[in-house]
Amino acid sequence: MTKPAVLQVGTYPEWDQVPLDAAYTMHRWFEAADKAAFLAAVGPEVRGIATRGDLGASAEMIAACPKLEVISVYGVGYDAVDIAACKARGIRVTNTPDVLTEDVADLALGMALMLSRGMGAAADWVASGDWAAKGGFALQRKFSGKRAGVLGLGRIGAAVARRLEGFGMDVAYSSTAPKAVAWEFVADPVALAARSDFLFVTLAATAATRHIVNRDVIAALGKTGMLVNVSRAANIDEEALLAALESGSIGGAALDVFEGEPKLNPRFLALKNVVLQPHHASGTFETRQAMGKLMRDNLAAHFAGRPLLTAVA
Ligand code: 8YV
Repeated sequence: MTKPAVLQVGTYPEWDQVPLDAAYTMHRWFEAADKAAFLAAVGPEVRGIATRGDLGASAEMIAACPKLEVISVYGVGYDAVDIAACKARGIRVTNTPDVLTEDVADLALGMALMLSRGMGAAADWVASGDWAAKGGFALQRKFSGKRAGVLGLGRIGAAVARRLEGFGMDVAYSSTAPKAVAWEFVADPVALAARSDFLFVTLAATAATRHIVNRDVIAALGKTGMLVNVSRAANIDEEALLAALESGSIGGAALDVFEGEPKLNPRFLALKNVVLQPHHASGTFETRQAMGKLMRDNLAAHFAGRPLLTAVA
């Protein structure tokens, strides 16, 4: 029996690549020198696309595959997949929620602590010999017991809020509607920022949330306020954030995602009041193995005619 043809948009670890190659004819788009020509050659036979949260599947890629039935995303964010193009053709789309929730929330808290306590610069203080030469490290900002705002109370936002409770934080959240939780609901992101010392951005990236963290939200967070983003760069007006960080009108930012990543705006690299991470919130062995299995299980379910495990379209 002919193995289904699957377009592979980006790299996967070996533990996923081996079973994918065994089950499907994998066409590695990311390796093609001339990607348009590659799509024209293999697109007509492609029945599935295996992609990642950071890579997605464009309308052009989808259009080049007239037999496309399913797109399986390795990641919870599917904003880089042209969902409208999929819905117009009845193409199924799956992602990998839940298996990565705890890791992403863990990194959000770790970044917030690292930013608040200056742990990056403190590590440099030790490594450079400054501690011995210049004495104690400068005082930083307390984390526990402060006010935290969670922008987006989905799986990841709720996991962040639960962790913040453990740090004795006064937690409030903003979401499309109030939820049956004990935390305070604040509809307006500006008002949420104004009552927060730390603002965690954990909402899915959509056209409606683009630049939801705008100049007004950043100004409301204020000179000692700190921003933490583990969602998507598109949720933040990066120009407004950079201006605030450079002028000191915000206390700092801890970011795991960037416009144009991995080539982030070089202005970030000149800043001291930031924690910069390489989009690795789900990047642990345990979680990436679970993500890969779920991505593959969705493909296998589709081609076996079984219900999809985690469909989003
Ligand atoms: C991706 C992410 O999986 O889950 C997401 O949406 O952003 C990441 O965890 C990443 O693209 C993995 O390569």
